[in-house]
Amino acid sequence: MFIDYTKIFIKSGAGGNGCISFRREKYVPKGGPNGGDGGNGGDVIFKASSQLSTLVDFTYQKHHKAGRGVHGQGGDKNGRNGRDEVILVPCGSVIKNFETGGVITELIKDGEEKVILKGGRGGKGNTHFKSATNRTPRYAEKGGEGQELTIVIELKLIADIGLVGFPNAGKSTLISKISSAKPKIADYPFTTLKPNLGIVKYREYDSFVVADIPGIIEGASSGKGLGIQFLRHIERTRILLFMIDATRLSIEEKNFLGDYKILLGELENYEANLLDKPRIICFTKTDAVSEELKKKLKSVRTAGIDKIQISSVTGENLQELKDLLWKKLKEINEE
Ligand SMILES: Nc1nc2c(ncn2[C@@H]2O[C@H](COP(=O)(O)OP(=O)(O)OP(=O)(O)O)[C@@H](O)[C@H]2O)c(=O)[nH]1
Ligand SMILES: [Mg+2]
Repeated sequence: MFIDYTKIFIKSGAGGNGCISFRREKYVPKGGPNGGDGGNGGDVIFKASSQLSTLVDFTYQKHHKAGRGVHGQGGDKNGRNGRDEVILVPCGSVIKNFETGGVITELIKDGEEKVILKGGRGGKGNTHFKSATNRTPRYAEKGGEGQELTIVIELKLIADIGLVGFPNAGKSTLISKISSAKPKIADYPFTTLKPNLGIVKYREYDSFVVADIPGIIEGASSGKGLGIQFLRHIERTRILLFMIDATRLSIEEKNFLGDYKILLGELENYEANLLDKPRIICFTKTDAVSEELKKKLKSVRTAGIDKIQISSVTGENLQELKDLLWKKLKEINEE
Protein backbone atom coordinates (compact mmCIF):
# COMPACT_ATOMS: atom_id res chain seq x y z
CA MET A 1 0.00 0.00 0.00
CA PHE A 2 1.24 3.48 -0.79
CA ILE A 3 1.24 6.00 1.97
CA ASP A 4 1.47 9.74 1.75
CA TYR A 5 2.62 11.31 4.96
CA THR A 6 3.02 14.81 6.36
CA LYS A 7 3.79 16.40 9.70
CA ILE A 8 2.25 19.70 10.73
CA PHE A 9 1.99 21.92 13.77
CA ILE A 10 -1.44 23.08 14.93
CA LYS A 11 -2.49 25.55 17.58
CA SER A 12 -5.91 26.62 18.80
CA GLY A 13 -6.63 30.23 19.77
CA ALA A 14 -6.36 31.57 23.31
CA GLY A 15 -9.55 32.86 24.89
CA GLY A 16 -9.89 36.62 25.33
CA ASN A 17 -9.69 37.99 28.89
CA GLY A 18 -12.76 39.15 30.76
CA CYS A 19 -12.80 42.88 31.43
CA ILE A 20 -12.82 44.79 34.72
CA SER A 21 -14.84 47.94 34.27
CA PHE A 22 -17.43 50.02 36.09
CA ARG A 23 -20.28 52.20 34.95
CA ARG A 24 -19.46 55.88 35.02
CA GLU A 25 -22.53 57.99 34.68
CA LYS A 26 -23.32 61.46 35.84
CA TYR A 27 -24.97 61.47 39.28
CA VAL A 28 -24.11 57.80 39.81
CA PRO A 29 -20.84 58.03 41.71
CA LYS A 30 -20.43 54.35 42.30
CA GLY A 31 -21.59 52.57 39.17
CA GLY A 32 -21.77 48.77 39.14
CA PRO A 33 -19.48 46.49 37.17
CA ASN A 34 -19.90 46.36 33.39
CA GLY A 35 -16.85 44.42 32.13
CA GLY A 36 -17.71 42.20 29.18
CA ASP A 37 -16.57 38.60 28.60
CA GLY A 38 -13.62 37.64 26.43
CA GLY A 39 -14.41 35.74 23.22
CA ASN A 40 -13.57 32.03 22.93
CA GLY A 41 -10.39 31.11 21.09
CA GLY A 42 -10.84 29.49 17.68
CA ASP A 43 -10.78 25.68 17.35
CA VAL A 44 -8.59 23.68 15.01
CA ILE A 45 -10.94 21.60 12.90
CA PHE A 46 -10.14 18.98 10.28
CA LYS A 47 -12.57 18.49 7.46
CA ALA A 48 -12.55 15.81 4.77
CA SER A 49 -12.92 17.00 1.19
CA SER A 50 -13.38 14.88 -1.89
CA GLN A 51 -11.80 17.72 -3.87
CA LEU A 52 -8.40 16.71 -2.55
CA SER A 53 -6.60 13.49 -3.37
CA THR A 54 -3.15 13.98 -1.87
CA LEU A 55 -1.33 15.83 0.88
CA VAL A 56 0.79 17.99 -1.44
CA ASP A 57 -0.74 21.23 -0.20
CA PHE A 58 0.83 20.67 3.19
CA THR A 59 4.29 20.86 1.67
CA TYR A 60 3.94 24.62 1.73
CA GLN A 61 2.00 25.21 4.90
CA LYS A 62 3.27 23.47 8.00
CA HIS A 63 1.81 25.76 10.68
CA HIS A 64 -1.90 26.13 11.23
CA LYS A 65 -3.20 28.46 13.90
CA ALA A 66 -6.70 29.42 14.89
CA GLY A 67 -7.48 33.01 15.91
CA ARG A 68 -7.50 34.24 19.50
CA GLY A 69 -10.64 35.50 21.20
CA VAL A 70 -10.92 39.27 21.60
CA HIS A 71 -10.80 40.64 25.16
CA GLY A 72 -14.02 41.83 26.72
CA GLN A 73 -14.58 45.57 27.05
CA GLY A 74 -16.35 48.00 29.28
CA GLY A 75 -19.99 48.78 28.67
CA ASP A 76 -20.78 45.04 28.82
CA LYS A 77 -19.20 44.51 25.43
CA ASN A 78 -18.18 40.90 24.89
CA GLY A 79 -15.14 40.16 22.75
CA ARG A 80 -15.61 38.35 19.46
CA ASN A 81 -14.74 34.66 19.21
CA GLY A 82 -11.48 33.77 17.47
CA ARG A 83 -11.54 32.39 13.93
CA ASP A 84 -11.65 28.61 13.67
CA GLU A 85 -8.85 27.12 11.62
CA VAL A 86 -10.47 24.63 9.25
CA ILE A 87 -7.93 22.33 7.62
CA LEU A 88 -9.08 20.45 4.56
CA VAL A 89 -7.72 16.95 4.11
CA PRO A 90 -8.46 14.25 1.53
CA CYS A 91 -11.08 11.64 2.44
CA GLY A 92 -9.43 8.69 4.16
CA SER A 93 -6.89 10.77 6.09
CA VAL A 94 -5.75 9.45 9.44
CA ILE A 95 -4.66 12.03 12.02
CA LYS A 96 -2.07 10.87 14.55
CA ASN A 97 -0.27 12.39 17.49
CA PHE A 98 3.35 12.82 16.37
CA GLU A 99 4.82 12.25 19.85
CA THR A 100 2.89 9.14 20.80
CA GLY A 101 1.94 7.81 17.38
CA GLY A 102 -1.61 7.31 18.68
CA VAL A 103 -4.50 7.74 16.26
CA ILE A 104 -6.54 10.83 17.07
CA THR A 105 -9.15 10.42 14.40
CA GLU A 106 -9.93 9.30 10.88
CA LEU A 107 -11.87 11.33 8.37
CA ILE A 108 -13.61 9.19 5.83
CA LYS A 109 -16.64 10.82 4.27
CA ASP A 110 -16.72 14.03 2.25
CA GLY A 111 -17.69 16.91 4.52
CA GLU A 112 -17.02 15.02 7.76
CA GLU A 113 -15.37 17.25 10.34
CA LYS A 114 -13.74 16.85 13.74
CA VAL A 115 -12.50 19.37 16.26
CA ILE A 116 -8.95 18.35 17.10
CA LEU A 117 -7.97 21.23 19.40
CA LYS A 118 -10.53 23.32 21.28
CA GLY A 119 -9.79 27.00 21.61
CA GLY A 120 -9.32 28.49 25.09
CA ARG A 121 -12.54 29.61 26.75
CA GLY A 122 -13.16 33.33 26.95
CA GLY A 123 -12.77 34.77 30.49
CA LYS A 124 -15.83 36.17 32.21
CA GLY A 125 -16.00 39.92 32.79
CA ASN A 126 -16.39 41.37 36.26
CA THR A 127 -20.17 41.74 35.84
CA HIS A 128 -20.42 38.02 36.66
CA PHE A 129 -18.75 38.42 40.04
CA LYS A 130 -21.09 40.95 41.57
CA SER A 131 -22.65 39.69 44.78
CA ALA A 132 -24.53 41.02 47.79
CA THR A 133 -21.29 41.44 49.69
CA ASN A 134 -19.16 42.69 46.82
CA ARG A 135 -20.92 45.17 44.58
CA THR A 136 -17.71 46.36 42.93
CA PRO A 137 -15.72 43.21 42.08
CA ARG A 138 -12.23 44.11 40.91
CA TYR A 139 -11.81 40.74 39.39
CA ALA A 140 -12.34 39.21 35.97
CA GLU A 141 -11.31 35.83 34.55
CA LYS A 142 -8.39 35.44 32.22
CA GLY A 143 -9.03 33.66 28.94
CA GLY A 144 -7.99 30.01 28.67
CA GLU A 145 -4.76 29.16 26.86
CA GLY A 146 -4.77 27.79 23.34
CA GLN A 147 -3.44 24.25 22.91
CA GLU A 148 -0.73 23.13 20.55
CA LEU A 149 0.19 19.83 19.05
CA THR A 150 2.38 18.34 16.38
CA ILE A 151 0.41 15.87 14.34
CA VAL A 152 0.94 13.53 11.45
CA ILE A 153 -1.53 13.11 8.64
CA GLU A 154 -1.39 9.80 6.80
CA LEU A 155 -3.22 8.94 3.66
CA LYS A 156 -3.42 5.63 1.89
CA LEU A 157 -3.15 6.58 -1.72
CA ILE A 158 -5.05 5.09 -4.55
CA ALA A 159 -3.43 5.87 -7.85
CA ASP A 160 -5.50 7.60 -10.49
CA ILE A 161 -3.34 6.46 -13.38
CA GLY A 162 -1.59 3.11 -13.82
CA LEU A 163 1.36 2.82 -16.21
CA VAL A 164 1.37 -0.45 -18.11
CA GLY A 165 4.14 -1.48 -20.47
CA PHE A 166 6.93 -3.82 -21.44
CA PRO A 167 10.16 -3.61 -19.48
CA ASN A 168 12.30 -0.69 -20.64
CA ALA A 169 9.36 1.18 -22.16
CA GLY A 170 10.21 4.30 -20.17
CA LYS A 171 7.58 4.11 -17.41
CA SER A 172 9.87 5.05 -14.55
CA THR A 173 11.51 7.77 -16.61
CA LEU A 174 8.13 9.33 -17.28
CA ILE A 175 7.12 9.31 -13.62
CA SER A 176 10.46 10.85 -12.70
CA LYS A 177 9.81 13.66 -15.17
CA ILE A 178 6.24 14.54 -14.28
CA SER A 179 6.35 13.99 -10.52
CA SER A 180 8.85 14.32 -7.72
CA ALA A 181 9.23 10.52 -7.47
CA LYS A 182 12.79 9.32 -8.02
CA PRO A 183 12.55 5.69 -9.14
CA LYS A 184 15.48 3.73 -10.42
CA ILE A 185 15.93 4.00 -14.18
CA ALA A 186 18.20 1.83 -16.29
CA ASP A 187 18.53 0.46 -19.79
CA TYR A 188 17.88 -3.12 -18.83
CA PRO A 189 14.55 -4.83 -18.34
CA PHE A 190 12.93 -5.27 -14.95
CA THR A 191 14.60 -2.30 -13.35
CA THR A 192 11.45 -1.62 -11.41
CA LEU A 193 10.69 -4.46 -9.03
CA LYS A 194 8.19 -2.75 -6.79
CA PRO A 195 5.52 -0.23 -7.70
CA ASN A 196 6.31 3.45 -7.19
CA LEU A 197 3.84 6.23 -6.82
CA GLY A 198 4.32 9.72 -8.10
CA ILE A 199 2.16 12.70 -7.28
CA VAL A 200 1.80 14.91 -10.32
CA LYS A 201 1.09 18.53 -9.57
CA TYR A 202 -1.29 19.95 -12.09
CA ARG A 203 -1.48 23.68 -12.64
CA GLU A 204 -1.43 25.52 -9.35
CA TYR A 205 -3.78 23.65 -7.07
CA ASP A 206 -4.57 20.25 -8.49
CA SER A 207 -2.76 16.97 -8.45
CA PHE A 208 -3.19 13.33 -9.37
CA VAL A 209 -1.38 10.13 -8.57
CA VAL A 210 0.43 7.93 -11.05
CA ALA A 211 1.55 4.37 -10.30
CA ASP A 212 4.66 3.03 -11.99
CA ILE A 213 4.72 -0.76 -11.89
CA PRO A 214 7.14 -3.42 -13.09
CA GLY A 215 7.24 -4.28 -16.76
CA ILE A 216 4.99 -6.96 -18.23
CA ILE A 217 6.05 -9.38 -20.96
CA GLU A 218 4.22 -11.89 -23.09
CA GLY A 219 3.40 -14.85 -20.89
CA ALA A 220 3.55 -12.80 -17.69
CA SER A 221 0.11 -14.03 -16.72
CA SER A 222 1.50 -17.56 -16.65
CA GLY A 223 4.48 -16.51 -14.56
CA LYS A 224 7.05 -15.24 -17.07
CA GLY A 225 9.24 -12.32 -16.07
CA LEU A 226 8.05 -10.92 -12.78
CA GLY A 227 4.59 -12.35 -13.31
CA ILE A 228 1.64 -10.04 -12.97
CA GLN A 229 0.71 -10.24 -9.31
CA PHE A 230 1.68 -6.59 -8.99
CA LEU A 231 -1.24 -5.75 -11.29
CA ARG A 232 -3.34 -5.70 -8.14
CA HIS A 233 -1.76 -2.29 -7.54
CA ILE A 234 -3.54 -0.91 -10.56
CA GLU A 235 -6.85 -2.65 -9.99
CA ARG A 236 -8.20 0.44 -8.36
CA THR A 237 -6.71 3.01 -10.70
CA ARG A 238 -9.08 4.92 -12.90
CA ILE A 239 -7.14 5.09 -16.15
CA LEU A 240 -4.52 2.83 -17.68
CA LEU A 241 -1.76 4.43 -19.68
CA PHE A 242 -0.21 1.93 -22.07
CA MET A 243 3.43 2.79 -22.67
CA ILE A 244 4.67 1.51 -26.02
CA ASP A 245 8.37 1.89 -26.84
CA ALA A 246 8.43 3.44 -30.31
CA THR A 247 12.09 2.50 -30.82
CA ARG A 248 10.98 -1.15 -30.99
CA LEU A 249 8.84 -0.41 -34.01
CA SER A 250 10.20 -0.35 -37.51
CA ILE A 251 8.75 1.72 -40.29
CA GLU A 252 7.83 -1.41 -42.25
CA GLU A 253 5.80 -2.72 -39.34
CA LYS A 254 2.44 -4.14 -40.35
CA ASN A 255 0.98 -3.82 -36.93
CA PHE A 256 2.11 -0.95 -34.75
CA LEU A 257 -0.15 -2.09 -31.96
CA GLY A 258 1.40 -5.53 -31.49
CA ASP A 259 2.93 -4.75 -28.07
CA TYR A 260 -0.26 -3.08 -27.00
CA LYS A 261 -2.33 -6.16 -27.94
CA ILE A 262 0.03 -8.43 -26.01
CA LEU A 263 -0.33 -6.22 -22.95
CA LEU A 264 -4.10 -6.26 -23.25
CA GLY A 265 -4.04 -10.06 -23.44
CA GLU A 266 -1.94 -10.36 -20.29
CA LEU A 267 -4.16 -7.95 -18.39
CA GLU A 268 -7.22 -9.83 -19.50
CA ASN A 269 -5.77 -13.10 -18.24
CA TYR A 270 -5.20 -11.53 -14.88
CA GLU A 271 -8.53 -9.79 -14.50
CA ALA A 272 -10.85 -9.12 -17.43
CA ASN A 273 -12.37 -6.13 -15.65
CA LEU A 274 -9.13 -4.24 -16.13
CA LEU A 275 -10.11 -3.84 -19.75
CA ASP A 276 -13.23 -1.94 -18.75
CA LYS A 277 -11.09 0.94 -17.57
CA PRO A 278 -10.56 3.88 -19.87
CA ARG A 279 -7.15 3.64 -21.48
CA ILE A 280 -4.71 5.77 -23.41
CA ILE A 281 -1.96 4.61 -25.74
CA CYS A 282 1.33 6.41 -25.31
CA PHE A 283 4.21 5.90 -27.75
CA THR A 284 7.45 6.66 -25.91
CA LYS A 285 11.01 7.74 -26.78
CA THR A 286 9.96 9.70 -29.86
CA ASP A 287 13.25 11.61 -29.73
CA ALA A 288 14.95 8.43 -30.89
CA VAL A 289 12.79 7.59 -33.92
CA SER A 290 12.45 9.05 -37.41
CA GLU A 291 9.95 11.73 -38.32
CA GLU A 292 8.54 9.28 -40.81
CA LEU A 293 7.73 6.75 -38.11
CA LYS A 294 6.17 9.45 -35.95
CA LYS A 295 3.93 10.37 -38.85
CA LYS A 296 2.87 6.77 -39.30
CA LEU A 297 2.15 6.36 -35.59
CA LYS A 298 -0.05 9.43 -35.73
CA SER A 299 -2.29 7.76 -38.26
CA VAL A 300 -2.59 4.43 -36.45
CA ARG A 301 -6.22 3.57 -35.90
CA THR A 302 -7.04 2.83 -32.29
CA ALA A 303 -10.81 2.45 -32.33
CA GLY A 304 -11.54 5.65 -30.49
CA ILE A 305 -8.83 5.20 -27.88
CA ASP A 306 -6.78 8.35 -27.30
CA LYS A 307 -3.16 8.17 -28.30
CA ILE A 308 -0.19 10.42 -27.78
CA GLN A 309 3.55 10.41 -28.51
CA ILE A 310 6.01 11.53 -25.88
CA SER A 311 9.68 11.87 -25.17
CA SER A 312 10.76 12.05 -21.56
CA VAL A 313 14.19 13.10 -22.79
CA THR A 314 13.18 16.21 -24.73
CA GLY A 315 9.94 16.76 -22.83
CA GLU A 316 7.94 16.57 -26.04
CA ASN A 317 4.21 16.38 -25.31
CA LEU A 318 4.64 15.84 -21.57
CA GLN A 319 2.42 18.84 -20.82
CA GLU A 320 -0.09 17.60 -23.41
CA LEU A 321 -0.05 14.19 -21.72
CA LYS A 322 -0.78 15.74 -18.33
CA ASP A 323 -3.58 17.80 -19.88
CA LEU A 324 -5.05 14.69 -21.47
CA LEU A 325 -4.87 12.66 -18.25
CA TRP A 326 -6.44 15.48 -16.29
CA LYS A 327 -9.23 15.91 -18.84
CA LYS A 328 -10.01 12.18 -18.74
CA LEU A 329 -10.02 12.11 -14.94
CA LYS A 330 -12.46 15.02 -14.91
CA GLU A 331 -14.71 13.22 -17.36
CA ILE A 332 -14.74 10.14 -15.15
CA ASN A 333 -15.52 12.28 -12.11
CA GLU A 334 -18.52 13.76 -13.83
CA GLU A 335 -19.99 10.42 -14.86
N1 LIG B 1 15.78 8.17 -25.92
C1 LIG B 1 14.97 8.00 -24.89
N2 LIG B 1 15.25 7.08 -23.93
C2 LIG B 1 14.39 6.94 -22.91
C3 LIG B 1 13.20 7.72 -22.81
N3 LIG B 1 12.55 7.32 -21.68
C4 LIG B 1 13.29 6.35 -21.13
N4 LIG B 1 14.40 6.11 -21.85
C5 LIG B 1 15.46 5.12 -21.55
O1 LIG B 1 14.90 3.83 -21.59
C6 LIG B 1 15.51 2.97 -20.61
C7 LIG B 1 14.45 2.36 -19.73
O2 LIG B 1 13.79 3.36 -18.99
P1 LIG B 1 12.95 3.06 -17.67
O3 LIG B 1 12.22 4.30 -17.34
O4 LIG B 1 13.80 2.45 -16.62
O5 LIG B 1 11.94 1.97 -18.23
P2 LIG B 1 10.80 1.17 -17.43
O6 LIG B 1 9.63 1.07 -18.34
O7 LIG B 1 10.56 1.77 -16.12
O8 LIG B 1 11.50 -0.26 -17.32
P3 LIG B 1 11.24 -1.44 -16.22
O9 LIG B 1 11.26 -0.81 -14.87
O10 LIG B 1 12.36 -2.38 -16.44
O11 LIG B 1 9.92 -2.03 -16.56
C8 LIG B 1 16.47 3.87 -19.86
O12 LIG B 1 17.75 3.68 -20.38
C9 LIG B 1 15.97 5.27 -20.15
O13 LIG B 1 17.01 6.22 -20.07
C10 LIG B 1 12.94 8.70 -23.82
O14 LIG B 1 11.95 9.43 -23.83
N5 LIG B 1 13.85 8.78 -24.85
MG1 LIG C 1 10.79 1.02 -14.31
